[in-house]
Amino acid sequence: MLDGLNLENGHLTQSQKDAYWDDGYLFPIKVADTAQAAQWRRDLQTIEANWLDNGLPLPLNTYKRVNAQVVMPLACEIGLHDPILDAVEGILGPNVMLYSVEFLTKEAHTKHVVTMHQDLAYWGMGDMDNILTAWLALSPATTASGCMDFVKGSHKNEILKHEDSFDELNLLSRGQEIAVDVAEEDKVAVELPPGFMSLHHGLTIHGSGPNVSDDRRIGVAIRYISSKMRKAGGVKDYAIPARGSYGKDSFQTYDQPKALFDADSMKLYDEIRTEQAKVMMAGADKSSAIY
Ligand SMILES: O=C(O)CCC(=O)C(=O)O
Repeated sequence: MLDGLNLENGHLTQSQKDAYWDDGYLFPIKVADTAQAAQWRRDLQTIEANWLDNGLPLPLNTYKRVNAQVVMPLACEIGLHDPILDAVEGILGPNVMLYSVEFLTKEAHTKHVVTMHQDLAYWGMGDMDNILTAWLALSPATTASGCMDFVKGSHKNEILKHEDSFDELNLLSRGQEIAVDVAEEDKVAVELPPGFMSLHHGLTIHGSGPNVSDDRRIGVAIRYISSKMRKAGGVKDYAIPARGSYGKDSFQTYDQPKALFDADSMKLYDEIRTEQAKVMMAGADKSSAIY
């Protein structure tokens, strides 16, 4: 059984931090036991079963894919899980905010992919190092199920030119893809058992292939910022305090949802999505299925 990296009391060692900054990613990190990961998977699947056709204003997939932490207590439970935050602090420092949680599912034997991209291409962030993604597996993430691939050291690039396809089979908001081809041998497969996560830098080039396995591939992409992070041009954005302190000019804070899809959180959801869409979809010539 895979143990993952050897942490020091749940915290990254100096050489693990150095590896993150050198490579632009770090994995596999165990943050939950099998029972906990299975429970989170069941909780998500219960939400899917109960809410798929339950009259939500937007498709259920939008709430799962974009800012789930605003309306789903489960997303906050995962995003504020201490073992994840202990590792994240090793990269972002002690003052951490939860920026977003996305449930990224690929059904068994489906063709959905994530084209090779850099996360920060369209996010309008004021700096590139004070944000990262923790990607947690809730089912086996393998080459067959469509795990992510990272390109080592690619975070040392600036934001590269991306092209948007708006392809229905692409899980990304604009179907965006970097305009250069990535050779197969430059891809590092990020295989993770349930309960393990990877960390990646916002400029790391990454993507994932189709799920040709018999199980669903269920991942949770959790984006964290340090409270030092500002949006470019002073644009407003939102985050939930997770660790340490934040300032008056940090992202605007809000509370975790009191209940699944409750009225207050649904109102806030629309406000945040509308504000963020102005930046995420700037310059796009089509609308997105999720923004
Ligand atoms: O879930 C995937 O396959 C890709 C996720 C991704 O692009 C991300 O977390 O930034």
